[in-house]
Amino acid sequence: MRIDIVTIFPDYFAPLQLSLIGKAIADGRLDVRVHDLRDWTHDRHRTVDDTPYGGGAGMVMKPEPWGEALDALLGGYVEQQPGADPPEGPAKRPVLIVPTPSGYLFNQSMAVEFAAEPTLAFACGRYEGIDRRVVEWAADHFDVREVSLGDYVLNGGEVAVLAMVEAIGRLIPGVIGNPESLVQESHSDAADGLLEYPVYTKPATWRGLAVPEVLLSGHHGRVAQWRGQRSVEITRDRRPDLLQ
Ligand code: 6GU
Repeated sequence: MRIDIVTIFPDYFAPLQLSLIGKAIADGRLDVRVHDLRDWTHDRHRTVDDTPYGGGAGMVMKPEPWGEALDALLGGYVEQQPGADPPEGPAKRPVLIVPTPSGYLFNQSMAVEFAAEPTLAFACGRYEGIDRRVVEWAADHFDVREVSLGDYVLNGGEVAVLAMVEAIGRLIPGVIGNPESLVQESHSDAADGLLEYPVYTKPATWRGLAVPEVLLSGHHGRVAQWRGQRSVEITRDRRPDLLQ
């Protein structure tokens, strides 16, 4: 999968070189390209923001650098397979994910959907956001998805993109060594929409706290039943909305 990220803080994405996502990049399963939005400015100060029409606090990201950045991404997609025949039929528009606290809530099913895409682009806004016309224009060329991580405010889209790239990247075949570990997780379909049960390892007693007896029994049926019960209890307590 190819992932393009446009940001004014490329350094935010250094952690993608670590751990399983870093390994996937090194192995060529993930092709992550981070672009500095300021490369598409033309003034001496490399300006990306301006004051809001209508007044109010804060600054707004100017449309021109974003327009040139998105043009460059679209050009890059066309050139992706040099010498290859052009794809048949109506080409599916590439996905452009725009992180914003006013977006649709990101969840595991979105991660699964995005993980099936050949290319993903992320547009990281800062300040009070990007001039609205950028998203309007982009919608003619991309499948634009405005997405929020939750009901709290970050200073920009970068941290949200790190989270989304990890959630999406780990679903790509071969990125996680043991695909079984994806199956029982919280929020995956196989977990029936419940939160995950608690887990334990050795020693059997630690600081006076014993591992639940049933987990030492070797009785797979009783272990599965106990885990299911704990999942339901934890979900009822922390996320009753998931039980519907
Ligand atoms: Cl995607 N962006 C920003 N700036 N803040 C957020 C968010 C995204 N999701 C939750 N808060």
